[in-house]
Amino acid sequence: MSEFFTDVPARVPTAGSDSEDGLAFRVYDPDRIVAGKRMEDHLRPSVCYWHSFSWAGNDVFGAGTFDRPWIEPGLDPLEAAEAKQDAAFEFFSKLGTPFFTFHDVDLAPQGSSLREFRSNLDRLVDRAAQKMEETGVELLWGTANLFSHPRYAAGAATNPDPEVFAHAAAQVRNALEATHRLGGANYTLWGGREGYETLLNTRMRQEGDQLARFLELVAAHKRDIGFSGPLLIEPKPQEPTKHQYDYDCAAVHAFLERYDLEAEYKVNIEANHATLAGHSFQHEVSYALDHGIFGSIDANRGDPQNGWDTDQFPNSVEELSLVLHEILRSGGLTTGGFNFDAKLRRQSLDRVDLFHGHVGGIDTLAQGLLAAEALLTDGVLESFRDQRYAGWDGELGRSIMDPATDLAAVADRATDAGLDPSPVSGRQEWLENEVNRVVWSAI
Ligand code: XLS
Ligand code: NI
Ligand code: NI
Repeated sequence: MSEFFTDVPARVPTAGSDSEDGLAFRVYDPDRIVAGKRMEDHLRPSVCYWHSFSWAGNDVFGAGTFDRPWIEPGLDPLEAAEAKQDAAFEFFSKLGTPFFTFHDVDLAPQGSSLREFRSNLDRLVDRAAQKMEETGVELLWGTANLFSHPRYAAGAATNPDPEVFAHAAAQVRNALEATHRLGGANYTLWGGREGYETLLNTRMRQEGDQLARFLELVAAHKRDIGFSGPLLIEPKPQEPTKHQYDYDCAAVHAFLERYDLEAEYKVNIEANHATLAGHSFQHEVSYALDHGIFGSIDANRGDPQNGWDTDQFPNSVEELSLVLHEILRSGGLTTGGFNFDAKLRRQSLDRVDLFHGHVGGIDTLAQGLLAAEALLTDGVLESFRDQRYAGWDGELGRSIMDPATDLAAVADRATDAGLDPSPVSGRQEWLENEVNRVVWSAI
């Protein structure tokens, strides 16, 4: 096996905040204890296979720009997949991240039939198991790519053609079994092209029933094979289809409840999918935590000027502080992690750029974690919220929430007491200053 990332030492070091070494962590230190837990156990960082090792840097206007020898055209597909795996595991182990994620097609060539794909996958999964053993790297989640092949142009589970549904089912069965075999902590389903381009040719209700049936079959198979990790749906509002059914956390949650699937699925929240849906990242995470469907995170951000999924490495401590504050407040990650579903810019040609992206992203997360811990300890947000809602713990609040109280009783009470409540300041600017006080002091 030849070494691919020759410019990078065997392990990216932890060097401290004033280090000028561009290839070292300045804030992230896996063993540092924060809020009672190792930093690595809080963040559970994960590298994705697809953008980092399966993508050549091509865009709709031009060819690949990156130096990725295993995806050169004309290679033997199985040998190329093995070389890719060697490079990926060299990268994971030099970076020192505990997890990775993959799609079935990232790991193994599809060949010319489902049977051949399964046998290629089995072979590469066995090889991955061995590499995981050697390096100690674990699997955060696996998934199936149900969106790249032309057969999925009109969706997978929501395709008008049941043969496409069946093909997708075969892929998910194999990817779920592969994830189980590799001890994956979760299994993810991003809704690929489950959506529509135009209602002129679409039966929305029918497609919803098909999607629910698919999710039901996957959940049953998960139980049959004894996979214990959660199934995660990754919401996204649009792209690739004009309208995606798994629009945001609230839409996914309502869908799961409508089809009685809420016990089976949680969400994998991607920062930029949240912003594309017109929310903040914090909003989506809070929604999921509050409703018991929080699973995991794809940490890549968007660009405020662009309305598409630019998949950039995170670089805003402030944004991540608020998100991590929500996560810490509710007890922290369990099976989830922070997955870098992030890609380099097309001009970041060099092998080392892949390290710079991940090192910076992980340091930003680590700094966000320190700020989140400071926010939690300071307690300013929590105590302001407590005081703002205090009336609901009082007699009036409790009586309104009592199912025995009806509308007339509440109305009579307001009328008889001559209620005329005065508005109270929400103190937003003061709170923003308080957040800055705490976040800046943690830097
Ligand atoms: C696409 C999604 C995708 C999923 C995995 O926008 O983020 O990369 O995370 O299929
Ligand atoms: Ni995305
Ligand atoms: Ni994603």
